[in-house]
Parts: sequence; C-alpha cells; structure tokens
Amino acid sequence: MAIEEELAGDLIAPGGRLVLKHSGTLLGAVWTGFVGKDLFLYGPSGAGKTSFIKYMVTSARANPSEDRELTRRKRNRYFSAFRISGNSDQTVDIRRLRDRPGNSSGEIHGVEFTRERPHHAVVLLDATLPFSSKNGDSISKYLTDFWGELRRGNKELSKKVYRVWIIVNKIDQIKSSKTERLMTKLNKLLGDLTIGVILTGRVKLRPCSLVEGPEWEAVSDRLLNDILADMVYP
Ligand SMILES: Nc1nc2c(ncn2[C@@H]2O[C@H](COP(=O)(O)OP(=O)(O)OP(=O)(O)O)[C@@H](O)[C@H]2O)c(=O)[nH]1
Ligand SMILES: [Mg+2]
Repeated sequence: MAIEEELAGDLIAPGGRLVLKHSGTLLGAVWTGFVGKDLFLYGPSGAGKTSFIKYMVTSARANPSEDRELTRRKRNRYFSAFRISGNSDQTVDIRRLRDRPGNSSGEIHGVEFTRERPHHAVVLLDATLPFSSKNGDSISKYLTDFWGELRRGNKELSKKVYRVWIIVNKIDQIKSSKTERLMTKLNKLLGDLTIGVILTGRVKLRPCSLVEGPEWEAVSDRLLNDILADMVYP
C-alpha cells in the first residue's frame, strides 16, 4: 500500500494545523521516523513551552487565567505532520516534538541540548523576566548559561542542528517600545555569545505572544509558519 494511503485521514486536529498524526500505524511511524525532524523546546519555567506545543498542535491560544500545570518530565509527541499555510500540498513531518520541565537552569538545558542535538530547537524566553539581574532569574542569565554549555559543546552539534529559534514570548505583557529595546539587547547578546561558536548563522531571534487577540495571533501564526517553512529542505 502506498505510504499516502496508509497516512490518509488519520486525524485532523480542531485547529487544522496538525493534518496527520500517524503514530497509530507502524508504517506511518517508520516513515516519519525516517524522514521526520526533531523539534525540541527549551526555556525557563513559565515561558510557555507547553502552551507553544499545544498551540502548534491544536491552534489553541494560551489562557493565562487558567490554572497551569508545571511540566515535570520530558515528554515527546511522536510523528506529527504539519501543513504550511498558503501551501496546502506542503507538509512537514516532525518525528518528535519534545517538551521539558523548565524548572531547571539554562546550564542544564544547554547540556541537554548538546546531548540531544535536535534538528530544530526552540528556546522560549519569558519577556516578563528582567533582562539582567544581579542575583535572580533573568533573560540574559538563562541564555548565557545555556550558551556557555554550547561553547564547550562540540562539532557534532553543527552536524545535526540546523536551526535554533530564540523566541521571546509573552510580549503582550510588555509595552511595544520595551519589546523593541529587548530585541536589540538580545541581538547584541546573541552576537557576543555566538562569536566563534559552531552555530553561528543558524540562530534566529523572534518575538511572540501566544494569547488570543488579532494582533498576537498574527505574530504567532506567522512565526509558526516560518518555523515550519524553515524545516523544509532537502
Ligand atoms: N500573557 C501570556 N501568557 C502566556 C503566554 N504563553 C503562555 N502563557 C501563560 O503562561 C503560563 C505558563 O505557560 P506554560 O506553557 O505552562 O509554560 P512552560 O514553559 O511549559 O512552564 P514549565 O512547564 O514550568 O516549564 C500559563 O498560564 C500560560 O497560559 C503568552 O504569550 N502571554
Ligand atoms: Mg510546561
């Protein structure tokens, strides 16, 4: 039987973004395992990793007023195919979409990243944290600690990792002028951090908000589409 027949009609998520989910069939699993990419999430607790995955798969927006559940262990979602909007023929196979607990440090996540070497990584940052702080959590501390491990990381990284998205989430919580300043600072920090490092040129920086509202939905939809389109390469 053709692979397409095997996959067809498996599941369409309510949001329609997840067009096929073929973990149910062995052939589908083998197929996606073969061609599919790994997309793994990193970032501090509360940045929105679980919300981001939920949004990817179901199109549901984050609802900050709901009780939230801390992620307590790594969790993989296997074998998902995503449609790129505006191009109904083009799908992207993701063999593993991995969520993880945020309540550890940038260092630990950096070590995990170096070990896991996903094809695509999303590092979600929390725009509501201070950019820097003398003795508390901050955006620059997480990123510097994460990247410190990559410096010590190895050439193997560049063989596997195609893209690292640094995404500043929750920009609905701060003024647009502050978002602009934050992006400028982060751009500079990333420039400093990636000097001489193996992943130079593979890092993209973007703002995001996962909440409802036309303004934010446009931002996150465009971002997700760019992430998916970026996954299509020979
Ligand atoms: N205002 C706002 N809230 C958001 C956004 N994204 C997520 N949230 C909320 O932030 C809280 C934390 O989101 P999670 O997705 O649980 O964060 P996480 O990174 O998975 O956290 P851990 O599992 O602890 O690592 C939830 O209440 C979400 O609804 C956003 O863009 N804006
Ligand atoms: Mg979580």
